[in-house]
Amino acid sequence: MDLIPTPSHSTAYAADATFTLAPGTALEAGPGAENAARWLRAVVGAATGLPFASAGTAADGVVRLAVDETVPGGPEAYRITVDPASGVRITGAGPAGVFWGAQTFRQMLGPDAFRRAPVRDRVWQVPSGHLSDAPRFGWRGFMLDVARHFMPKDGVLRYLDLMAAHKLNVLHLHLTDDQGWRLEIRRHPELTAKGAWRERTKVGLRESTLWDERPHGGYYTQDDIREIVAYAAERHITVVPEIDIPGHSQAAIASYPELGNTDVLDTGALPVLPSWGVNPNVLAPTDETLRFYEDVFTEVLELFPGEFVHIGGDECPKDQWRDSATAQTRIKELDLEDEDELQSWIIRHFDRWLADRGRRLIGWDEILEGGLAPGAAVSSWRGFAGGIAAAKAGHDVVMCPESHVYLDWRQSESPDEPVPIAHARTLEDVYRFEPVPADLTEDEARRIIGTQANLWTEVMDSVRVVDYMAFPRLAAFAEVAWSALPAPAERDWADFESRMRTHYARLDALGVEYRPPGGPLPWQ
Ligand code: TNX
Repeated sequence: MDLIPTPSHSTAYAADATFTLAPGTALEAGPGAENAARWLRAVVGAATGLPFASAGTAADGVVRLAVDETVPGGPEAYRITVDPASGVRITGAGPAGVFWGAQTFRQMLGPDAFRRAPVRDRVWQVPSGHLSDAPRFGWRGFMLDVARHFMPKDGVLRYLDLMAAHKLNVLHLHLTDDQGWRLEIRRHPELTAKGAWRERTKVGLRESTLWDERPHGGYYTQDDIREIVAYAAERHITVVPEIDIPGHSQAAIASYPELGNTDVLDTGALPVLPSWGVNPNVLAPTDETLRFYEDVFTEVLELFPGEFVHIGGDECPKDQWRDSATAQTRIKELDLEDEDELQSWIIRHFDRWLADRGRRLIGWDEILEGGLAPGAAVSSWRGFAGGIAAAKAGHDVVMCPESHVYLDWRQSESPDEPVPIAHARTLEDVYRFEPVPADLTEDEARRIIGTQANLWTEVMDSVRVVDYMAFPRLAAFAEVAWSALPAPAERDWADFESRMRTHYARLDALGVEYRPPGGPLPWQ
């Protein structure tokens, strides 16, 4: 069946005894299974042309979806039983489990089940047997940087479908950065009136590489976000918003110059940044800045119901704070040691602010510097060290080391790679990524709540390029995040590669422009 991610528990399917779906095959959903049934009828119904009547004669068997809390393995666990005569039973420990089971069922039907209309006459059969499955991690994330290059709403909805097909369940949206602010904030409209647009952008990372002479911009209205969040929820995906502070904030400063260090430079002259890298123009550590961002986060909480809110915290050069009388006075007033503690003080402020509202803060591993806010979780991106330190200190960790799961890194050493960033990270490298470092105790290891692949889009200005960089590596990542794979050296790469042959056909049917195994195509 070539399932990806591979089911973490046994399968005993007999290819010679199959259940055949037919126009009279009914679809039944028990309490809690309704949204999986809705998805199955719409998506698998469109691909197969089968009506999946809810009250069939049952002459052609039934696809039954149900929740059964006794299914072991947590709320996302599920079982599938296929009987040649009576049909298919998908049982989830909770609604999410039923939904992931429905995703597996689509894979069992073959690549044609990934199209939006039936393209050939065919018999829709699934092999009989029994399968049980449950995820290794509760946080199986994908980060899209929509700040450097905006991804229109339709593209995000499409990525939610692609994530669901791979059983990924957290979409981390990097909504703000130096180069753009992508979220409508009613109380501060200049953030998008000005901050969502930039002029003449340098696309290449080096002077010698491509210059894109086009201005660039775009943002999501609050209705767009409500739609994205609801579409994600239907697919059991949580959207984690990131508002990056106190660095990576020049788009906000360009919109509201008083947010910057006005006693160090004329922040009124700062544009939305048209180039890349670590940027010295950071937020001023004033009460006005804190109030402004409380306004922002108030609207963020209204829009995003998930537990976690990401506050960035990465790459904040402290030079301006060193030169700023305002920042230095603040350090003295608060009785802090240095600028690192000042950053930590800002993070702690928002940690408390979020906790008071029943939410939790997550930030990049720099938030460890100068003291980590209690209760905060960490996205470990600069390798594993930050995540290990955080786990040992009792903080929850999402492992996303750039060395392994930065999908903006080039896919091979070939000079033809269209996006030649950093070092080659091949499909096999991603497949052999192990999110839990061996030197953690069992208790510490439990703090690794999940793993995430991050896609930064400095040089990715269209869905075509994003597809190329994300796939096929996101499929390997999804298996690492979902399946209980053995240690990296023991992973069966040949088996994964062979299952990928079927999976490429699924991606073709979905219209994903992945990097082909043989290397880039001419357009790329
Ligand atoms: C580092 S990862 C960054 C991003 C860049 C990325 C490029 C992180 C928290 N910060 O701002 O886009 O490297 O690979």
